[in-house]
Amino acid sequence: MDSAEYERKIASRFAAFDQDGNGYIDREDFSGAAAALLAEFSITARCEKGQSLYIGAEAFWQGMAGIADVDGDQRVSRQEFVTGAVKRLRDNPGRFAEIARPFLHAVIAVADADGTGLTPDAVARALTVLGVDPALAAEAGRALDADGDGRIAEEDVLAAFASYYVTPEHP
Ligand SMILES: [Ca+2]
Ligand SMILES: [Ca+2]
Ligand SMILES: [Ca+2]
Repeated sequence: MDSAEYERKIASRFAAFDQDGNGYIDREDFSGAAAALLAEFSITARCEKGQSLYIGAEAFWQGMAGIADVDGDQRVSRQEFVTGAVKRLRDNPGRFAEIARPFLHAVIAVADADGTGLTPDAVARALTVLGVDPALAAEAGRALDADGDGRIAEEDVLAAFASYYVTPEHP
């Protein structure tokens, strides 16, 4: 991977977390993502699934802040993301998956409305709500259903999430 491609990947990952686009990753990005997901799947914040999603979003933010908010101002700047988060994620992608696990588990519960299993279409809807281009989101949903049975396992979601954030060494 050349330097320009590396920079582009970091930028796109930062943008994915900075949901409101204010130039920082902070708690509001995570709670905002939770709210948008609940709205998309018509689930109230007060029910069990809604509560789990907010709890997972807060845990994800706390985990992110723990590894990247070096100056402790409760927001992760682009520089903190590059020097803190990206390096730690690369060194230990498994840990990042663990930080994200409660959130992803709750997202799956929200997206799997009738409890029959996560579908590629539901994954595409969730990713689109989170700002992913709809065509790319649909592609990601299909790719996650590797065996083509129309259902996606939680472990597959976690594995894909972790590998997306594994960033090769800067050349
Ligand atoms: Ca933000
Ligand atoms: Ca900070
Ligand atoms: Ca499948």
